[in-house]
This record gives sequence, C-alpha cells and structure tokens, in this order.
Amino acid sequence: MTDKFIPLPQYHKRTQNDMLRQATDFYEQIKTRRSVRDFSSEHIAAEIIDQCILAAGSAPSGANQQPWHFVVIRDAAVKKEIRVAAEAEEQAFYAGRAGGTWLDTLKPLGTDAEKPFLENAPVLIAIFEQKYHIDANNKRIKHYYSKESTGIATGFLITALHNAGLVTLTHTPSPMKFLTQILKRPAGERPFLLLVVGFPAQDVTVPDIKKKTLDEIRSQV
Ligand code: IYR
Repeated sequence: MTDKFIPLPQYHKRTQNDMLRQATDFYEQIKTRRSVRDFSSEHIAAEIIDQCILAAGSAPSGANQQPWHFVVIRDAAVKKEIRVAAEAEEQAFYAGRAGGTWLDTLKPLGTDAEKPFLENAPVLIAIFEQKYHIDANNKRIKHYYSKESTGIATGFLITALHNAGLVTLTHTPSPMKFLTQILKRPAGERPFLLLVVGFPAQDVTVPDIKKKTLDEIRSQV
C-alpha cells in the first residue's frame, strides 16, 4: 500500500509504575465485561457504534489487507428475518445436531433455540471475513490470515463497545450462511460472527461462571 515510512505516531514512553497502573486499570475495567442475553430496546446513537467500528478497523491484519466488513443492522424487518433463520438452525442444533457432549458442555449457560435478543436488541453487527477481494482489473486478490485478522478486529470491537458502556453477545448460529443471503454480501465474504449490542434488560442475570486464573492460562520460561 505504501513504501513511505513515518515516525511512530503518538508514542510516548512512560515509567513502568505508570504502565503497571494503566495495565491494572484496564484489567479492572475489561474484566467486568459479561456476555448478556437479555436486552432492553433502548436506542443507541449511530455515532457511538461508528466510533467502535473505527476502533475495530484499527486492528492489525495480514499485509494490512483489512479483510473485514461490519454490517450494522437496526431495521426491524431485517432483524426478524435474521431471527427466523437463526432459530431454524438453532432448533436443529439443540434437537441433536450438536451432539450430547456439546449440549452437556453448554448446559451451565442455560441457552436454548429461542433467540428473542435478535429482535429486541437495538443493534446487531454482522461481521464478515473477506477471504479475497476483486481488484480494479477484475483479478481475485487473496487475503492472508483473514480469519485471524477478523478475529482480532472483533476483539477490538467487543472491547470498544464495552468501554463505551454497551453490552454484547457474541452469537454464532451455525451454519451462518443465511447472513450472506439476507445481507446480500459478495462472494468473497464469509459470515464470521453476529454481535448483539445494546443495554441490559432490567434486572438481567448472567451465569455465575469464573475465568481461569493467571497460573492456569500463563506459563513462563
Ligand atoms: N449457537 C448456539 C449454541 C451455543 C454454542 C456455544 I460454543 C456457546 O458458547 C453458546 C451457545 C446458541 O447460540 O445457542
């Protein structure tokens, strides 16, 4: 994209005391994020969502190809269409396609095939991974590490939405092909994840689950 190099923008070195304080503050903030399954219908300003998508778009990507696309869905008819298609897949999933082991693993979360949040939440963000794009000469240009890149951007997006004071659910109805059709996305794109975004319903509860400890997730050599 460019052969020009510039000084690292806005980098300022801090003391390690400051760095530890920042790192701790950030952890205290991000650890309060919880996946929420009951949303109020309260409206979210488009500008808030757009700033969060800009944050997602700042993620690193293979060869800076930025192989992602975000569709912001607010239209009630489109949300209903997505709910109907997702619930059809989920019914098959919970009726047996998942297999007993998977369903046993999911039990503590209390999920089922009913997905009212797909209509109740004010915003859905459908995230697409672009496997390739077609250039000006009609040539197919492959994207490198598109899945990893889209995963990183999605992490940025979830973090940005949480930081803005919103709650999310990372929803992965499987298969998700219906999103390509309903949202009329091009052939090079694959649905990656459906993010449900909004405010928690009043008196919402979440499962009492714990994250692994540092010793469980980190080793050192
Ligand atoms: N997609 C289904 C099942 C499901 C799967 C996993 I892995 C979860 O962490 C939660 C749910 C559903 O949304 O119900």
